[in-house]
Amino acid sequence: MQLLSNFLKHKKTDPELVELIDTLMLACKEIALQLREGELAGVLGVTENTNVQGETQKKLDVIANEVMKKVLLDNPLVRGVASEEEDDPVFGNPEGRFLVTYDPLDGSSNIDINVSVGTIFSILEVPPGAEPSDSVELFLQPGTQQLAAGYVLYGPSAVLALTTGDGVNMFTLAHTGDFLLTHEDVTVPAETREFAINMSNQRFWEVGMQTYVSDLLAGSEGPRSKNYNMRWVASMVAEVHRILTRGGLFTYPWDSREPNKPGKLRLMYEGNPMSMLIEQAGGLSTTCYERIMEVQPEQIHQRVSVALGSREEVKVLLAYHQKHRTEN
Ligand code: P6P
Repeated sequence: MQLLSNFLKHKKTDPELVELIDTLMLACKEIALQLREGELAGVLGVTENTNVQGETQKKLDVIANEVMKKVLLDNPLVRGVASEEEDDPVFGNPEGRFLVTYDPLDGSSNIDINVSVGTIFSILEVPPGAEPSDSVELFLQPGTQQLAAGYVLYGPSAVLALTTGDGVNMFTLAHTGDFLLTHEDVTVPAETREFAINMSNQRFWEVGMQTYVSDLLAGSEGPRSKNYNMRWVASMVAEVHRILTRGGLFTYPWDSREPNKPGKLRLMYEGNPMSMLIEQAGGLSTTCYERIMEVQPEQIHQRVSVALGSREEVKVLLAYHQKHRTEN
């Protein structure tokens, strides 16, 4: 079994990027330990705080965020970090080369019911010729600029899915504390019979999404001429891991509950890193209309509508949306 850092060195990955990824894994190992302890460590349950997203923070949201922030900013390679749990970016070494955005504990509504959660991260570089001042503008780069992206899924086993722009590989956390290569050159099957969406929002979707999902539910008798299965874990990391492992489609579309927001998920530390992984594994990742990684960010906590996964199925979803957009 190959160690993560040796695998990256064999791939001739930029040594400073290897160092940063190792630093990220230090934080994720600490988070994995806290999760494993759960009730025994008194880390379950909620705090009295609400984050910038308007969500009640779980104790482990705060713990995971503090671990990520401390470990990353302690590395002089890091210029700054932007977190789902922080109102504004936090800056470190002014000479640092890298910017890291992250969701420290995605799916945290699942913590108290002991269902899989994960840490999602995206690595950008300080743009050449950038102003020396610390500014959120440094982070506002489209997903195509990402140097690397990944997640650690804290499930029955802790698994890192990582891309540095040369495919997707997965590493499992061993009892020794090492991440060992367990899946090389992961690819998403082009076709699928499995979709993931929160059906309770159906009455709020656009016509294109309502029609598309209704046709999936019609099965072999309907326009799609095949029967589908449905999943909904309410943890994006778990949904994307399933898709990288066996294909599928995951979508959290715009809905009329908050018509001025494009969607629930966040572009900089959910949409973009997951899109890089899915595209590097041969899938598609869209807003239901365009490639997520080409969206130009305007704000650090900007939302985005997401439809990603098996490329042929995502193309069908795009066609439904194009047709109904044209009709409107
Ligand atoms: P809902 C978790 O809070 C998250 O950001 C994603 O991980 C997940 O896919 C989605 O929200 C779940 O949202 O509305 O089904 O609870």
